[in-house]
Amino acid sequence: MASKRFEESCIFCKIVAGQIPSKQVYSDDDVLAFHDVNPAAPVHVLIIPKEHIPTINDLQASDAEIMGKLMLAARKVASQLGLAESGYRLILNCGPDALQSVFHIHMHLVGGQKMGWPPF
Ligand code: IU
Repeated sequence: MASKRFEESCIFCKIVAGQIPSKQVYSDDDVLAFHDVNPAAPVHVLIIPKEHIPTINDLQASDAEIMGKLMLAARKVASQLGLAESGYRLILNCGPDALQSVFHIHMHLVGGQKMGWPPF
């Protein structure tokens, strides 16, 4: 079996490897979720694949399962943190216009407050 994609210079790969600490809220074989260090909402969790995939633009057909797993992890985290009823938002930033700053795919789960729409 091929080894998991890992990028030595990637801060989120280092978090997955335990080289940098994080406040974990969920972990399984493929997915890690941890509190954002600079929360933009009362609850702000990042849900990431344990494999290094830089952006949504880099996804291959074979990544469909891991992207589905991110969504299922989001559901678990939202339930665990008491947001299932009140609601929450899932955000995936891709590229400069979306202000993506960490190039390892991450889904923001934000909640704990009433939000506005549109988000820009
Ligand atoms: P963005 O979608 O790439 O803009 O979001 C990156 C997020 O990663 C942002 O909310 C940061 O606060 C967060 N983050 C983090 O939680 N821990 C880190 O070590 C770094 C960034 I670097």
